[in-house]
Amino acid sequence: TVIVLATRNAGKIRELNDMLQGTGVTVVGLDAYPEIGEIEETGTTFEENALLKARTVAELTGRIAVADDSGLEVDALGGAPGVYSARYSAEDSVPATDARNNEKLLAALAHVPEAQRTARFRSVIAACAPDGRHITAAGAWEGRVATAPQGDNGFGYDPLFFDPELGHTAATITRDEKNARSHRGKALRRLLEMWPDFAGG
Ligand code: ITT
Ligand code: NA
Repeated sequence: TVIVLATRNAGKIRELNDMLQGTGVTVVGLDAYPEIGEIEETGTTFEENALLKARTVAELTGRIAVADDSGLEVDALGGAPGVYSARYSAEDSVPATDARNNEKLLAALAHVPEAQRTARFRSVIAACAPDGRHITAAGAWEGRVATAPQGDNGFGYDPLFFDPELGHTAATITRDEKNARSHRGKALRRLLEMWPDFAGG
């Protein structure tokens, strides 16, 4: 089966491509469809936004599309930035960047002690067929927000996401190690369990 990976986030593309190696699924990126522009994420949940992205790309390409919607939920911030994680530091005419998102998060938690810096990454991955049939799967990764960035690997909030079991941030481990424990890895493995029923028949 050929699927379209419905994301323009390079970090997600690398992780999902790695995990789909050897599954029999052939991945085409959105690069193959330059006519597909930004898809406005109007949903209020990861699931709604993942389905929105997958459905839009499936309709426009006539292929099965797979989309991830994900983000970081910080307890001391009432679950923010959550579904707004990518846009957290955006202002009127200034787009958000990973660096500015991380700075803003550190500033928001400046006076919050370690024990209250609990957080989790969440991912929902949706697969949608051109006829509208779809499946979704979710995964979470528990940790806390570090007080300073650590590591150069990964993307997004990885330098600030401290995994207490590892004793390090997500930006210090290899992509394989991250995929083995991440929200996205868990979601994709759950999705692949449903895959034969979804794409096979
Ligand atoms: P697409 O919609 O094109 O997939 P996006 O970056 O806009 O790309 P999201 O709306 O799902 O994707 O936003 C997810 C944001 O949450 C992402 O930009 C990161 O800042 C953060 N995030 C999600 N998963 C992460 C991970 O594994 N490591 C670090 N940050 C992550
Ligand atoms: Na989103």
